Amino acid sequence: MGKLKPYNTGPVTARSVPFWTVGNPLGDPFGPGVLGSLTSLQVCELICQAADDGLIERTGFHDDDLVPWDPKRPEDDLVPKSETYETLRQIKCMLEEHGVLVNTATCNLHSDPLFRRGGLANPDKKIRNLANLKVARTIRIGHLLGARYLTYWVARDGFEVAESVPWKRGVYRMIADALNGACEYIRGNKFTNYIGGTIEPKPNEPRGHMFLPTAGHAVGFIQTMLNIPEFWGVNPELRQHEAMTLLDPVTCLAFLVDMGKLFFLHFGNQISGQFDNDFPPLVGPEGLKETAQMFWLLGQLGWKGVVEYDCHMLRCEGEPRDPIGCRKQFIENCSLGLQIALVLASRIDAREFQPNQESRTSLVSIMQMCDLAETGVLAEARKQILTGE
Ligand code: GLO
Ligand code: MG
Repeated sequence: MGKLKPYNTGPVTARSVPFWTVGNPLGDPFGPGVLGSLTSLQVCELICQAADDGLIERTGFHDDDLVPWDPKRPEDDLVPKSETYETLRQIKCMLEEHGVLVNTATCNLHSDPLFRRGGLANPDKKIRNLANLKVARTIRIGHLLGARYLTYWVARDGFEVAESVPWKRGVYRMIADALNGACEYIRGNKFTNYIGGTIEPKPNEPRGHMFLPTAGHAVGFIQTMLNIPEFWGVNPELRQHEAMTLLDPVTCLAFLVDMGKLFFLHFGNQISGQFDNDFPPLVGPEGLKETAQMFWLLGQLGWKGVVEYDCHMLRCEGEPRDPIGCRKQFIENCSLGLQIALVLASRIDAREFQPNQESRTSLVSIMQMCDLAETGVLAEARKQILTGE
């Protein structure tokens, strides 16, 4: 095992960059990827290099990011000498050598056309069974690599046409059965690397509506429908998933921390009210203040945990002639964005706020974040009023 590198800055214990963000070829609905695809070993190399450069400490993956999936061979990971088996062991060796821990293992139930009507809540029992087998395989892969969490992102479990959903058969029951099964599988096999499972809510995209759109839905679902609620928590994606529907990240975080359900954070930036932009942290026209407030709040509440960059570089900055260089730059930008947010958050000093002075509090907090001495700015503002300059 390589040297484990501590991060521990403010509320953030470690930074994670997942395979899917580094490997992203930057396609969108209007055009294909601008970067060539990398193999999982190439992506792994980039992640290890980033760890060596002190930019991240952890990673995360979908099963499909590491090895291809063949529904006819649901247990290929257990077959010694199979390509899957070999690739996974190479990845394990590389991560260990560079001291990169795995934050989360997540099953891709969104890419394969088989899952176009959903994964865990697919109306077709045969496809649901396939999804469950795929989740079990992902759990085993995560066990091999020492993943701390198993994540379920709602993905294609949702709908466009309400009348076509088999509500009477209980879509939430389907998801609950699958997640209860996943938890039993982990516990039954004594896969103690997992300290918990998470649900990642999202309001829409890729489906018109998703079954677990917000953190509140996820917590209610965990508490009422999952057999071992204490095993499960939430990994919200902020600011993206909340801002898509104009929800506030601070409320989301405060709610989850108070419920004891904030297990880790997906992190990036977003233009409010738009499709899932997945901009890197702080990149783009908005979100500076809210992002700093998020980390300030987590500090106030004493939360500590992992921040995972779930975003990608802008498609316009993907450089086909330098697919490795621009990906390195992407990881560095994510860690730079986080660092800026943490510095800004650490400057917010509530002792200088006056009670019942919300506007003044807001402005003082900006002056603190920007390191502007209050008296100087205020004098300047007064002078301009007096002289009319
Ligand atoms: C998409 C989600 C997605 C998940 C990932 C892990 O909007 O953020 O990237 O985080 O599949 O489950
Ligand atoms: Mg995410």
